[in-house]
Amino acid sequence: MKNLILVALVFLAIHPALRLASAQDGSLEGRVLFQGKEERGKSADVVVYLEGGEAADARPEGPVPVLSQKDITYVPHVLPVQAGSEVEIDNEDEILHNVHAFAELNESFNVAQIAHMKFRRTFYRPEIVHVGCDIHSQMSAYIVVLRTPYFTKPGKDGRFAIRGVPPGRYTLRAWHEKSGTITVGEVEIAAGRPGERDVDFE
Ligand SMILES: [Cu+2]
Repeated sequence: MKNLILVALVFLAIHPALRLASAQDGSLEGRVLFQGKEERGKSADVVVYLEGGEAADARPEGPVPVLSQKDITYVPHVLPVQAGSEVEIDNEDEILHNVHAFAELNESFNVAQIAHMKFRRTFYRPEIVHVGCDIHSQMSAYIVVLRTPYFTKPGKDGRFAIRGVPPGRYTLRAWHEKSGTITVGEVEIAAGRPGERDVDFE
């Protein structure tokens, strides 16, 4: 029996993907700034994420992320997902859209989508995939495919919190469509108390 427990413990230790979120998990909080200033609204289209640590071993879980088309607009404009995730693309409008995804490392696609149609695609590799509509040129979205499950989008006030992060050392990065990807620096995530670090697109 003792041996069995030991085997189970070793198994869990070497399979971080199987570990459950626990009170021991840490978090990182901060503000997104542009040249040192808050920019309401703009920061809501930023993706903040942690790479390294146990991130590479974690697998996508939870509900399927959705990119919707509503009132001739993509909702959300920026959709972060972990590599390996399936993404559902919905048309909530009463009109035809044509979803055109421009990928380099993932499969590009070009799908005519009638009213209320849904379809799914899987994004296996980290990259920024731009999505547009061939019928409505003003429609624009980004699927931000990340290696890590530890990501978030800030609120309109620019504040963000990445929760459920296993303690360890990570690289904090962020992306915005105008600035591209920036590396903020190394952060140490500890169990229990939240870490703090601001993200500044200088
Ligand atoms: Cu359209």
